Amino acid sequence: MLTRDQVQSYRRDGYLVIENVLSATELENLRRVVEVLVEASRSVTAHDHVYDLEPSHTPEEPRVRRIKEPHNVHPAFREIAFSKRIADILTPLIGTTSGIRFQTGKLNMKSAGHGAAVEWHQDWAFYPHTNDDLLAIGLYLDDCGPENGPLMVIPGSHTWPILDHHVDGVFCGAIAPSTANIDFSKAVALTGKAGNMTIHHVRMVHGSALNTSDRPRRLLLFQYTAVDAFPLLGIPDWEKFNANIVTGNPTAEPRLTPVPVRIPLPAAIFEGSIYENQRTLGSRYFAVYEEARAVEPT
Ligand SMILES: O=C(O)CCC(=O)C(=O)O
Repeated sequence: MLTRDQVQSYRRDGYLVIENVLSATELENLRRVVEVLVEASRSVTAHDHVYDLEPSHTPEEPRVRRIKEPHNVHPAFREIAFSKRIADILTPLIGTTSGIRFQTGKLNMKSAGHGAAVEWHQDWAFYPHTNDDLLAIGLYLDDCGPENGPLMVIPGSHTWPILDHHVDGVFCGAIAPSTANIDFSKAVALTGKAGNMTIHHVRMVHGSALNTSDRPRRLLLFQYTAVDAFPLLGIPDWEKFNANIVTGNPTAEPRLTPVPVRIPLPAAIFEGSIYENQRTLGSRYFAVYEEARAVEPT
């Protein structure tokens, strides 16, 4: 459970880091599962419903950028995503009105010396809801120092308006650093030990740099909403929507609050993952590896 200070700190700054959420045994088990998945990616040659690949991925040197929806790929991920331990931590942050709904998840992997950057963005730009009681947790599967491409956040930015995530009128899932008037020197790098958990508010401006180290950085991200926060882009499957409730009961009464919104349409030119969406961003904040530059749009 969180202390009152932690809850206040989250409300003020928009993020938290909680140490030792995963045990050594859980970490070992999850890493083993990930290694099997990466091994299986040797025969994968293009992005699919499970794998998002680095541009330099080959059968000889598999480089997976993301495992999509890991909770649907292996029960070990699902168990953690729907655990009471996580729900208890998140309840004071978003669960007091109606309970907590699991939204989705991803495992972002930055392979040693090749892991891609994620440009600054607000998750809210991708999935606005009727209220902003939404957050993402990040579970580090590896120790993460400054050179591993840790998650970086701009404290307090969860209270800002929603910034422009479009290029030439088309959604690109990133904020152009040259036009955003953001003081990036205020960014905080959420470094820490494997097993630590980050929490960031859905409107928080965040991103991460290249992994320039010789060690991987694997970050298991799960997104949650208040049960009464409904996606403005619609609910394709009511049964599935309600099957994701972790605590609380289904409701047909969304809670509406006066939140700033931009709709992520027209859809990004490159779809499939945030890395793909962000390819059309002209001016970047974070460096790009040469091998990725080779496939950048001109
Ligand atoms: O993996 C990271 O460092 C950041 C990922 C992120 O913000 C995202 O996938 O939305």
